[in-house]
Amino acid sequence: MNTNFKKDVDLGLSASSKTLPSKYFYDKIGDALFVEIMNMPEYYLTKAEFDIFKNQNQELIKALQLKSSTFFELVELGAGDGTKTKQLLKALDNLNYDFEYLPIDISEHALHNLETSVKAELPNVTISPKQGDYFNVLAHLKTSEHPLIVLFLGSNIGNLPDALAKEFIQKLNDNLKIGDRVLLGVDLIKSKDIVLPAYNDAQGITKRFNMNLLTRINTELGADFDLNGFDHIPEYTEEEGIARSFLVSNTDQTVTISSLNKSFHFTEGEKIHTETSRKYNDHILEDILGQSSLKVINRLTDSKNLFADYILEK
Ligand code: AVJ
Repeated sequence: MNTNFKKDVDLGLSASSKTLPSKYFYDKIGDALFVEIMNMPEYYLTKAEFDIFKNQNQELIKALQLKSSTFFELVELGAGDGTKTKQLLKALDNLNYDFEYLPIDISEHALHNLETSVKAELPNVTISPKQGDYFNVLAHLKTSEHPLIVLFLGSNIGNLPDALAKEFIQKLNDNLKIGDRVLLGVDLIKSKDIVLPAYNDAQGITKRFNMNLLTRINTELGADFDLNGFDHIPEYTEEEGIARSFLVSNTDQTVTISSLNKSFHFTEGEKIHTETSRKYNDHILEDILGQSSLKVINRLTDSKNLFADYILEK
């Protein structure tokens, strides 16, 4: 883990356009900051998808074309705290659907909390958490005889540049059987005055979330980043539909990373790209589905039309 981090930091900061992978946001501090982000007024994504799961769960169940008579497995990639999913579980449970919930997450800690809360709030629901990398776990599921419903929510796919999102969809497709379905949650392309504040909130939580990457490099790799030497600046245009976050050096400076035995120079105004958050429309989604055999069979949006849950079928 730490050796990958070290390698990725070295690679990213040695590139002519400096970059750091957003997956390293999520240490203990980053996890807590992301919970704060989901609760802040500007971050509409979580609220919009929760609106779909809370207020349209009957439509969602219909759109997923589930049969109450056939047992199925409900797999969730990157389940997190399961707040949205629990709304769906509750509705399925009330209608006596026969299923098992299989949340997958990298974080053992998140899975443990999720299991405890599902067991307490929904005692009839069978939950069997799986810790690990999505694809290792999916490869196991491939051997399952039962129909699969795979949830991938929260516009998590948006962190992947289009080429990698296509690869991801292709691999997911390879691990599914004919008839299996995917519930893919994506943020929709919309105007700058709604998107930018979601990545540049008034309280500065998103700034701390980004800066935490530099703190991690300082503590885990023995670097001397001066946090005051960087500003957090997100960019977005509606034409492109991609939000990008940058840490921008506000002065000419050199940073030393002792565990790499290297120094990195930053000119005034030089940027480190820290995150990509792709926004979608039907056309872009179709492009991402590409050569895979996944087809859109339904689409639900929240009442403000900010976010979409696409139902895909193999
Ligand atoms: C969890 C990847 C969906 O890109 O909107 C929130 C992460 N970054 N604020 C997103 C994030 C800054 C989030 N995703």
